[in-house]
Amino acid sequence: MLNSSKIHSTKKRPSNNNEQGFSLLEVIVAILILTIALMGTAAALSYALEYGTTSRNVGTAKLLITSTMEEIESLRNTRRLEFKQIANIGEVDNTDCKNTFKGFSVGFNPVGLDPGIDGVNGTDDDIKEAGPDGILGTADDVDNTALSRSGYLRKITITPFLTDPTIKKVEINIKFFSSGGIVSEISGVGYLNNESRTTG
Ligand SMILES: [Ca+2]
Repeated sequence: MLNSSKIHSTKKRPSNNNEQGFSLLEVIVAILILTIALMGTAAALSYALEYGTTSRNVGTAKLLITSTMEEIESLRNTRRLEFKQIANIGEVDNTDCKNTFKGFSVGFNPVGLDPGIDGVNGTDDDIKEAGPDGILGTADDVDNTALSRSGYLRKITITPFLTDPTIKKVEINIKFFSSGGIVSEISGVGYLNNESRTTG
């Protein structure tokens, strides 16, 4: 009689739904949702990194443009170069000038980390190093791109105004890598007159 009562009591115990756990299907669905959520986060992070890199490279390219413009203006202001000498290779007028300037390089070129022997950035000697003779500035000098800013190319174009010989147009183009390794280009244009001024 006593045993029978115990069995009866066990059978009547109410089930507890909280102890049933998750089914395999529920676990799979949960993992899928988590995976999709993480994929979204990864995509957002990837975009943020790409955008950040592009933004930084655009900023550097703009700085290169303004610093090149300012250097050219400074060359004129300090009379290190006469106005008629500020030109690309082949168009420089060195007549009666205290020094001889070969001119700014033509086309896109690596951006040198220092101005080289002539002390002017944007010329052909910027990334030169001594060749076999061990002497910098001789005919056997060779280009060393390690002496340039990686990822940037610069073009300096100086055009005289045919209608006004006292003004020159200075255009600076910079090529750089933007998102996805795509090469982008931005440019800046300034106008230089022949009035040398003392700055600062
Ligand atoms: Ca130079």
